[in-house]
Amino acid sequence: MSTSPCVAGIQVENVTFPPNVKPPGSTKTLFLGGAGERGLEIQGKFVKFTAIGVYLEDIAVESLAVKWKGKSAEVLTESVEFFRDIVTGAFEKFIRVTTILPLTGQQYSEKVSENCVAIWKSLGLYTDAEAKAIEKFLEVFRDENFPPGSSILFTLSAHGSLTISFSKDSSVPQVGTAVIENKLLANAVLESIVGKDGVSPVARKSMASRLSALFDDSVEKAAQNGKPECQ
Ligand code: HCC
Repeated sequence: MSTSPCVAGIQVENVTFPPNVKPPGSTKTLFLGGAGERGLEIQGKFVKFTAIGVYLEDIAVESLAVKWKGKSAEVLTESVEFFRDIVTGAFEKFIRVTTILPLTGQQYSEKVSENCVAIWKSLGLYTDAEAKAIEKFLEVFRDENFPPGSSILFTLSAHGSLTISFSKDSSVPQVGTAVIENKLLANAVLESIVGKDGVSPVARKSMASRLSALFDDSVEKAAQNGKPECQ
């Protein structure tokens, strides 16, 4: 039986990511895998643009533990293969990107698209279907605007559809704005954040250390015959 992992929320600047979320277009409650900022070096100063939280379906822990339990946070942080397993794993994922500085829909979506295309080209995966998915992705963001504190939400279903939603604050609506049925796009959006050369090394490190601890817990719990996890 799968029980929900007990995790803490994370604060990134003045943005709070709660321990659990029910994503738009989903019936499940996911747990916070990790979170961190996405910053850019501008004239020698590190400027934080967005705060990003990545949530995972409960079964991700036992699914990933098979191969990765016993590995330290440091080993997992540096492992391209570990993050590929997260990205391609057959479990639901949810990403909340909350703006720290204002961004237009066009600025944001062009940056993400550029990164997704670079990932596909590096994996030798870019086809017509992906080009069409990117067109649709850009279209969904065209008239959007993200003042500080607003959120861009991505629900990645276990079979690979991408539900996009928006909110004016850190709240999460129940239904999505648009759905794009392209598994490689869903994967690439997550990979562009926490994968090799992803935009948030902080979120990547946070996920590695929290998951490493959860894999340890799962071993311990089996030995203790299943103590309740979150009281
Ligand atoms: C990506 C790429 C970028 C972001 C992401 C995933 C992101 C973008 C910030 O979440 C940003 C900052 C300054 C700009 C445009 C975008 O958070 O001018 O793959």
